[in-house]
Amino acid sequence: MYPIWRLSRDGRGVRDMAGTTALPDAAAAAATGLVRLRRMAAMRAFDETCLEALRRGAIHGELHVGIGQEAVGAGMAEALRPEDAVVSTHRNHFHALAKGVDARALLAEICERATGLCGGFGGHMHPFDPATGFSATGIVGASLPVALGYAHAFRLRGQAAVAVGVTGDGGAHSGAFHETLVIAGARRLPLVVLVENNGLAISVPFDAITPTKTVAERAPAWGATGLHVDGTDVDAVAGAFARAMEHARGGGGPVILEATCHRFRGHFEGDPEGYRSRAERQHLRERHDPIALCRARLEAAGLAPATLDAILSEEKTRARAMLADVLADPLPDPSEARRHVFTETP
Ligand SMILES: Cc1ncc(C[n+]2csc(CCOP(=O)(O)OP(=O)(O)O)c2C)c(N)n1
Repeated sequence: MYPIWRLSRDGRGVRDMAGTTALPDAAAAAATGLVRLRRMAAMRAFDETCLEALRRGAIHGELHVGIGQEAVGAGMAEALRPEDAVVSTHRNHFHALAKGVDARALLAEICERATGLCGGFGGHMHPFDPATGFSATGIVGASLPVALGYAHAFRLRGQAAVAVGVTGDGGAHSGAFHETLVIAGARRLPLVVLVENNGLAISVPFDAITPTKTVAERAPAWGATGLHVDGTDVDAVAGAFARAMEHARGGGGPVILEATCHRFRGHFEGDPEGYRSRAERQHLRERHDPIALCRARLEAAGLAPATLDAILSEEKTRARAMLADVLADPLPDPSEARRHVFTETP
């Protein structure tokens, strides 16, 4: 249908095969949509692979997947630059992939392999990648002061980089959220606080503990800019995230970008989810699936269903192959267990 444009093989970008610069808008939109669909498909396949790794006993401890929240991760990918920093939470896989963390090294880390991003020391909640400027913490709210530190350092060094601190709605009620924004607002630091609002902090509903309808509307209290977006719509997230990054990068001060979304699975794998019914979960999957929404939009724009199905199945196949490969990797040497815990200086 769009003969001069094709997805690049890794799905990360779009190449102009004929060297033509001008494109009809519809074709450009479709090409962008395909990239976003592939990103989301890759993210979901990644987390489904983590579930499989857990079933096979390759992951010990809690696992928090982001299935249902792909539009937030995929939407943020486009506006991030290599020099930017992202500090994420316990539910971090999609943000890591968005920042460009190598998927295989991340999966190996989650599967506690010596070949992992941190040699298997960090595990699923604490991946750290200085090469791409990505890190995460399992301590709720604690991602934000770390991101603030990055933003402060960027300012001191005169770098035009932005720090993104990710939090859930639960973390947005922590003291660290307020403390971070007080300083970021007062100093107009280049910080974007991404609130991934899936409506639940484990079992606590957002509206039961929040006097305002959104987190974003509280932004003026800190001299920040607030943006609220439908976090199941990848195009809307991409647009809002680009605006937020541009604002912070241009010296406009901190932004609270809130994306309302839904997590389809329990808080962690094994969560009995006594706080919501099976019908409620079913409804979310049927009506608020960001991948289905994006796919339907592309189909309505004239893209062939077979093309869209191929993207989804290719990403599943790729992720399965990656897991098989990772599980053949060695586990860390037990004699190394105390490395990075105690100083090696006598
Ligand atoms: C300081 C701290 N308190 C409590 C916990 C336990 N805990 C882990 S996740 C979580 C809820 C987080 O909810 P939210 O921020 O909305 O993120 P979501 O899990 O919905 O992505 C809590 C209370 C923790 N990890 N750290």
